[in-house]
Formats: sequence, structure tokens, C-alpha cells
Amino acid sequence: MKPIQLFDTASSTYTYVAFDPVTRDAIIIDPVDTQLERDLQVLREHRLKLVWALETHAHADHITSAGQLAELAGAKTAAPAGCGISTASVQLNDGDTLAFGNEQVRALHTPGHTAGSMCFVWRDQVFTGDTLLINGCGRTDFQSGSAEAMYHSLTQVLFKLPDATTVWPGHDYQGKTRSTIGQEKASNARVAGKTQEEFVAIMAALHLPPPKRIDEAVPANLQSGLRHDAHLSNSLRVQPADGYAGDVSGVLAWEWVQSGEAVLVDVRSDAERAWVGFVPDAPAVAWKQWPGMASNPNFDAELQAAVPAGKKVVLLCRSGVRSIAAAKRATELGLQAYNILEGFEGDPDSNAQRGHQGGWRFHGLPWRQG
Ligand SMILES: N[C@@H](CCC(=O)N[C@@H](CS)C(=O)NCC(=O)O)C(=O)O
Ligand SMILES: [Fe+2]
Repeated sequence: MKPIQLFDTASSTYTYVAFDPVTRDAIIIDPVDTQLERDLQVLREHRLKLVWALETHAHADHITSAGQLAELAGAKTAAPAGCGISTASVQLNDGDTLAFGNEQVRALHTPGHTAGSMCFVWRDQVFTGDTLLINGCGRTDFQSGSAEAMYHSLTQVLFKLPDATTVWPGHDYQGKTRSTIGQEKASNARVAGKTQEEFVAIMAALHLPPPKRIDEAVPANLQSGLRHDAHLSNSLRVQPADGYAGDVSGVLAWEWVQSGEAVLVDVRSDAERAWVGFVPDAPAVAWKQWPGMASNPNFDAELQAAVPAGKKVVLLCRSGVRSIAAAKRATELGLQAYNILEGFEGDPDSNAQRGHQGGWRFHGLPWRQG
């Protein structure tokens, strides 16, 4: 029993469909958005019912169709828990299994290409994503990659599988289609017979150009590919506002924070951040008055201390109401202040009505559990 192997020439990506021959329940691994029609046709031709659309990691070189497949084919999406793909309905941890009919795949956490990357074992075969490639391996120079972690994942996780295990890679750039664990253990140019130090040196010397579509692909893939262009341009626009510089989406606010243009100030209370979650490294300055919460008489001074001269301030609250009041006050204090639309917890439904503007968590932006 082999999977159906499909190839996208633009990104040299392999997509796989595996299925239970009796029940016809199927999974698809690493589907590509531009191949949606092809993949739906393959499902129809083989009379398959898609139950899972799976990702090995958040791709940097193409956009996934997992979200669209979920809508069009009724599948559920699953992705590695460590990849920040907040829209996936199942977040996979090491050792988790997903059933399709009487078949199952088992997730192996194999960090290295990205910190969250996973491989999926099915019967006597393994889908290795961008961890193990044929006579190669995924690059480790961006997106939380680590050559040390990759060495461990290759030698201590994948190479512990039986030698006869078939390897189905996530890409091949030379037209090769499959390998085995035994073959890669014996002859993979990057890792076979190499010490960790030698491997790390090889990876450091690759100097590959960044994938052409990385800036567009990663944010889209953090939402299972559901962020369309219109939505993207909408979410990257400043909307002028009365009494402060403007309204911005979480996506744009976070771009400004990362580029050093702006400081993100969280105006929720300590208790809210502790219950719901917080944005790492964002200064917290509770808004001065809010019904049912302790008032903060030091708001003005704390806000001014949090924002260095010359920087914008983007203000975040739970739903985007307090942050408007805070942005107005910040403007009175002489700051260039923006409100983050729909705050930390903008939900997909309200976003749909408003044209997908905001919502920190909905956009898959970085945050931690309180
Ligand atoms: N040239 C390709 C990027 C190729 C690339 O960086 N591929 C990644 C996988 S997303 C990789 O790990 N390549 C390993 C290698 O080339 O050795 C593009 O612009 O999209
Ligand atoms: Fe990749």
C-alpha cells in the first residue's frame, strides 16, 4: 500500500494522499493552494472521503490549501502544535495519532527545519516533510530552524525507524521521488557518517537564498492558507480615526513592532493577561478606568515611560474598545497612537462581517498562555 504522490513544479513540493482501501477515508499531507483543483479531482477519481488535511510545518515557499480543503471537502485540519498554525482544528504533539478509517498516522516531532516540524509514520513508511530529504535535509537557517535540532531529529528519531521504512520527502529539487531510511542512513551527503559538528558546519555553509514567497507564505500558512490577498491588503491598511492616528489590524501592528517602528502596549488588566494570554515582551499599562476593574492613576506616566521618543504606539485591549480610549489619551499626551482593531480576542465570525480586520489570536500572531 503506497500513498498517491503529487508534485507541484513551481515549488517542487510533494503532496501525499493516503487512504484506507476499504472505507476510502483519506488524508492529505502538505497540499498546495495552486493545486486545489487537481487534488479535489484526485479525491473524486479515487472515490475518497478526505478526513484530515495535515501539515508537516508552516511552509515558507508556498501557501497551503488545507483551510480550503477543510471547507470544500469536509476535512479537518491538523498541524504540529509548535508551528503556531492557530486555525488548525487539531494541534498535534509528539506521538499523537490520527485515524482515517482503519488506518492511522503517528506524529513524530522532528525540530530542525522549523522548531515545530513533524514527520508522519504510516505503516512501514514515513512522510518526512522538510526534515529528511533525499540525499539532503531541510534548511535550518530561518523560521526557528536549528542545525543541532535537525541533527538530533535525523539521527536519533528518523534513523531509529526500521531501515526498510520508505521515505516520502516534502520536496525534491532533482526529480527523485522516494528513498528508504536505510539508504539515507548509509549515504545521505549531509548527515551519513557525520558528527554533529560536521553537520552544523555543512548547514552553516549552504548560504541558500531565502524562498521567494516567504513573506507572503508564512503569514498565510499560519492561518491554514485562508488569508486571501484582499484580506491581506485590508489587514495591512491604516484606517484614519477621530482623535488618534488610526485603526490598524494586529497583523500591521505586529509588522511595526518587529521592524522597531512601534511599541505595542497592552492596556488590559493584570488579571486578564493572566487568564487569557499575553503578547510576549509587550509592556502592560492598564487603562486608567474600566468598570469593575481597579483604576490605574499612573496610566499617563507609565505609558510615556513605555514609548521611546520617535516611536509609534499601538494599543491592545480585549475587544478594541478600551484601546480606543487609550489611543485618544495617548494622542493628548503627544504620542502617535493607533488602536488595534478587535483587540486580543477578535473572533473569526465578527472578523468575517468586518472584512477580517483584526483579532490578535485569530491572526495567529505570537502570544502565550497566561
Ligand atoms: N528556491 C525555493 C526555496 C527552496 C528552499 O529553500 N527550500 C527549503 C524547503 S521550504 C529547503 O529546506 N531546502 C533545502 C535545500 O535546498 O537543501 C523558493 O524560492 O521557493
Ligand atoms: Fe519548508
